[in-house]
Amino acid sequence: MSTLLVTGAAGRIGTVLRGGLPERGWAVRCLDVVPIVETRPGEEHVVADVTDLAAVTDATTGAAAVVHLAGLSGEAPWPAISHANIEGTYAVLKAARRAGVRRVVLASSNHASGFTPRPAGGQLREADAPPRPDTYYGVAKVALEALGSLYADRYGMDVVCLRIGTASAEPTALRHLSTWLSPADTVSLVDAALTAPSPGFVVVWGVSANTRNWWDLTAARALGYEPQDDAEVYAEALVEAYGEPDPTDPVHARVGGEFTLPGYDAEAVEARAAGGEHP
Ligand code: 15L
Repeated sequence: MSTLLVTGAAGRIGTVLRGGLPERGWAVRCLDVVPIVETRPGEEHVVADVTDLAAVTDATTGAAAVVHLAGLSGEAPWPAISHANIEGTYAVLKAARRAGVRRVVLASSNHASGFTPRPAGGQLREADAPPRPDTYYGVAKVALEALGSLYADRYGMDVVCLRIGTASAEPTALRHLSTWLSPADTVSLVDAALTAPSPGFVVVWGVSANTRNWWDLTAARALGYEPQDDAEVYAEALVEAYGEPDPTDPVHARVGGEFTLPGYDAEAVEARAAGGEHP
């Protein structure tokens, strides 16, 4: 078994990976700022802040690869996002380089390009979705991809950025019919990103084989990703509850969906966090 460091291992995606990656030959070393309550046999555990470079370097030493998930998973005030998500990614890449780890998989997000409109026809390739963040959270994912690109070019590391859609047990909103990444496909995608021969630097969408996908999976499939699940099996119930998606609604017409709406405006989010009103 090869040792894999997973940052943010206590979170939603981390928990899915801890369940599925061991049977694909990975011994998981978990790093998180909170202790993991329900540990699994064979796991190692490190409790540390992902921005603590010394601790992350220690945790990375001896690993064959790193999967970096740690950070805030939605919009938040700038100081919190820039610390956890940007400083954290910097520390993980620097630690990997120092520890001689050559493969890093970074959890990016569709929100790195959230304001990109849906193409009139066909599917959107990553190359046609350059940075266009919808939130500070999205800005941090742009920074994550940029840091990954720098480390790949500068140090010859393999860095795979996964622009994850909606990673959840099952779709619960109409948008998810196009953005869902199932738990089983999450494991397959990350395993492909870890094992693809010499990918260099690459950015790929992370969604299941959804009938209603409009993010193109060609680049992800080129890594060896073979998605098995399709959100369409949930379509009847969701359409009955909410009606057919309106393609002119920004939630369905932009990559980032509701993150592009006024409620996610940074000032509104900061005012809510401070307990005040949006000016
Ligand atoms: C993300 O990046 C978030 O972490 C998650 O909470 C969802 O909002 C997801 O994107 C999505 O776009 O559905």
